[in-house]
Amino acid sequence: MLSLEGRTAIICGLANKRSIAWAIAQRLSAAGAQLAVTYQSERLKEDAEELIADLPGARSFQCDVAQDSEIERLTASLKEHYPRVDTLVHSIAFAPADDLKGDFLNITREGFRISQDISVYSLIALSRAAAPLMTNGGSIMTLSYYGAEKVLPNYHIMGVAKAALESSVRYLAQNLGPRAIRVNAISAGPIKTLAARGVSGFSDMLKAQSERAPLKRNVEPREVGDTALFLASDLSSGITGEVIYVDCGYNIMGL
Ligand code: 0WD
Repeated sequence: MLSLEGRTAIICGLANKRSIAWAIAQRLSAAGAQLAVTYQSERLKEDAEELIADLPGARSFQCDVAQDSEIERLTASLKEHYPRVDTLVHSIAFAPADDLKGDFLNITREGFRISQDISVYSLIALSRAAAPLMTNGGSIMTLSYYGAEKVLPNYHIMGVAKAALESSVRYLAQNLGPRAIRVNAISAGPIKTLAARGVSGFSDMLKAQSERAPLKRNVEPREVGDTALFLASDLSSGITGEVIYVDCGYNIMGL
């Protein structure tokens, strides 16, 4: 069993118990990491804080990544509570519901801007906040999806955002590598969460992927947590700028 004793991890994007962020938080906490977990808003506060209270020594912080002032407030709180940070997990994405259905041709300027801002720029902004605290090197990771590189019905605006996210991972990896900070993406197979419910036809995606994936099933949130633990640990010390698929092998299939 990998140990993260003595390490601190910031996990951003907890909405509820189905969130991928929650599976990752549980895994890193069980490995001994001290956690700072963020949720977006007052609306999510009660549920998020109830969950976080279950993790020994974990603290919760509110941070809407659409606001620079909230990222600054989070940065100040992190500096106050933690002398050093070792891991940052970015598990945040958003696109307006109307831009996640219909014709790709009709996506709106505002929807495009918002999806890039919340799902991509936030990784850069949070990395900038966390990097100065990663004085002993570090591991930053984000969550991506196969729609970044292949066309999936209705995922469209988010596919473009995930492509930009994966590209940002590579640029951040190059930028932060000299400081021994690694940056990677986990490309997870479909998992039924709040965000996933916003994608029309999501159940069909789940079904199709479980039928075609070499492992003949959908991925479990726990398995994404396991890969996050690997990326947070020194076992992945030679890996940066990569997209690691945790999708039961679906992405290798041609037909
Ligand atoms: O099938 C899936 N569920 C997959 C998800 C497959 C592959 C990747 N992912 C990605 C998502 O695109 C996202 O980047 O994993 C990440 C986490 O998503 P999730 O766990 O599937 O969904 P959810 O539990 O809803 O967490 C995403 C959260 C938001 O939830 P809602 O649904 O309330 O928008 O991102 C957070 C929010 O909590 N979020 C924000 N956090 C801070 N500031 C903001 C914001 N402005 N907007 C959304």
